[in-house]
Amino acid sequence: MDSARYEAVAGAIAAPVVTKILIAGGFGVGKTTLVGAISEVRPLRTEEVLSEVGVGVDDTAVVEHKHTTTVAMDFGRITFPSGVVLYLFGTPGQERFWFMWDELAYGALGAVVLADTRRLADCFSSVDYFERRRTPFVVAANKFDGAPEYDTETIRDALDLDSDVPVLLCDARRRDSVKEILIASVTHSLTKHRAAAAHR
Ligand SMILES: Nc1nc2c(ncn2[C@@H]2O[C@H](COP(=O)(O)OP(=O)(O)O)[C@@H](O)[C@H]2O)c(=O)[nH]1
Ligand SMILES: [Mg+2]
Repeated sequence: MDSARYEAVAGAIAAPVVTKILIAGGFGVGKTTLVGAISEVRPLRTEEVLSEVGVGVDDTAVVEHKHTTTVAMDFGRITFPSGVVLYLFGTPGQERFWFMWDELAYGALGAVVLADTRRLADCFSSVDYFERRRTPFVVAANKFDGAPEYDTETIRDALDLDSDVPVLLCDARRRDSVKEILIASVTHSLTKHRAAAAHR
């Protein structure tokens, strides 16, 4: 891309934009909690009480106090003072809803993969998915009570992440913590998209 076109694109990105960030990760990792903690509109939720039908299908044994599950997805919105509006889409955790992922991922600026350090392997499939699609993502380890406190480099090694993937710690219940994660995600995604545009 010649420099004049690059400037035009970079200028367009710097102007107020509406964009989409996906919130992914395994069952019970805190996706619904994260969207609820930050959304300025009452988050659209599609929670249902875990039913007999989900028994043996949804992995409830490891997720204490969890009586509802997101059937389709979470949706929320946040406006930053810069004018950037983020739409947040929580991806359905259960594998039987994966057919929806491609629809949700279409046009997303980037993604946040939430991880629970007690069950790190649960986010492998999300990491794989975004790596394959080349969707820029950050990994955020959600702090659960009693969960081992790994440092971010240990988490990076365990998930075999590239050195440029930001790994952060968060508390999905706290608005300021979620805001930090979203800013990291937008910043990282713009850097990746700009680098890709400059190479075209
Ligand atoms: N201690 C603790 N509990 C959390 C945190 N985030 C979520 N939870 C709880 O974990 C459970 C699962 O969270 P939920 O948002 O429904 O997970 P989802 O399946 O990914 O949407 C709920 O009972 C939350 O209240 C966190 O950061 N710390
Ligand atoms: Mg949920």
